[in-house]
Amino acid sequence: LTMQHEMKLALARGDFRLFYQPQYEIETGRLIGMEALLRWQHPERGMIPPGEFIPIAEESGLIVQLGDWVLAEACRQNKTWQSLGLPAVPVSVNLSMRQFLQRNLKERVERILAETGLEPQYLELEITESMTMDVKYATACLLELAELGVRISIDDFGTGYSSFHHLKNFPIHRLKIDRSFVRDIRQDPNDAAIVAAIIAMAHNLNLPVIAEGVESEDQLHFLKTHRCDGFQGYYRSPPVPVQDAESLLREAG
Ligand code: G
Ligand code: G
Ligand code: MN
Ligand code: NA
Repeated sequence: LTMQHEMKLALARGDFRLFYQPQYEIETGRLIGMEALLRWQHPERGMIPPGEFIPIAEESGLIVQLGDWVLAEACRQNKTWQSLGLPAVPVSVNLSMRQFLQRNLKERVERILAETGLEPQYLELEITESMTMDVKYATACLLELAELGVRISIDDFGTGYSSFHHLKNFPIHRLKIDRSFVRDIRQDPNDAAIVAAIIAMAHNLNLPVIAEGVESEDQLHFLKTHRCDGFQGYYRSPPVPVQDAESLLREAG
C-alpha cells in the first residue's frame, strides 16, 4: 500500500484527528484562540505527525480533500463549543500551498462555513510567508477570502522571503513569528533583534503579532517587554486532544 493510498483509506475510515493548541494574550494571559493541528491516528503505527504525511499529501494532491476535512472539522468543532456556551474564540487552520492555489478556494471555504453554521470571524486561515511570493496572486486570493469575513494570518513569519512593501497591501489580521526566532531569544542577540524588529514593524502596520514556540517564562518576559500581543507554546500548553481543549475553554469561561 502506498502512503497516498493509506491516507485515502484513513480519511474514509476517520483516522485523522485534530489537536488544538491554545493561544493567549500576553498582557492578560487570557485565552484568545485555538490552532487546529492535524494528526494521523494510524491503527498499527500509532500517532503519525504531520511532518511525515503532509508533504506526501501535498505532492499527490490529496491535501485538497484532507484540507477540506480539516477546515470542516475545525469549524464544526468550534461551532459545537460555542453551542455549549464556551467562550467564543477563533479557530486557526493551516492552509497548504496547494489549497491556496485552488481557484475555487473561496467557494469551498464559504460552503464549509454555511454547512457548519460558524460565523466567518471565528475562522482564521494561516498561510505561510512563502505562499505570498507571487504577490499578485496572493493579493487577489487574500482579498477574496477577506471578503468572506474570515481572518487571515501569516504563519512562520521571518523565515521566508518577506516583502514588507507588499505586506501592507495584504488584507491580513496578524503575523505569527516563527518559533525558530523565539527559541534562542535570550541567548542570541540576533534573534532578539529580529523579534523586536518584527513586532515594531507589525505594529507600525497596525498588525497584532503572536509568537510561536514559547517554552519558558524568560521568553515570555522578553516578548512582553517588547509588546508582543499573543503567544502559544509548551510553556502554557502543547497541542491537545479535543476533550482537553474543551476543558481549557471551560476554565477560561
Ligand atoms: O503539529 P506539528 O508541530 O507537528 O506540525 C508540523 C507542521 O505541520 C507545522 O508546520 C504545521 O503548520 C503543519 N500542519 C499541522 N496541521 C496542518 C494542517 O491541517 N494543514 C496543513 N497544511 N499543515 C498542517
Ligand atoms: O508551522 P506551524 O506554526 O503551524 O507549526 C505548529 C507546530 O509547532 C505544531 O506542530 C506544534 O506541535 C509545534 N509547537 C507548538 N508549540 C511548540 C513549542 O513550544 N515548542 C516547539 N518546539 N514546538 C511547538
Ligand atoms: Mn500554524
Ligand atoms: Na510556525
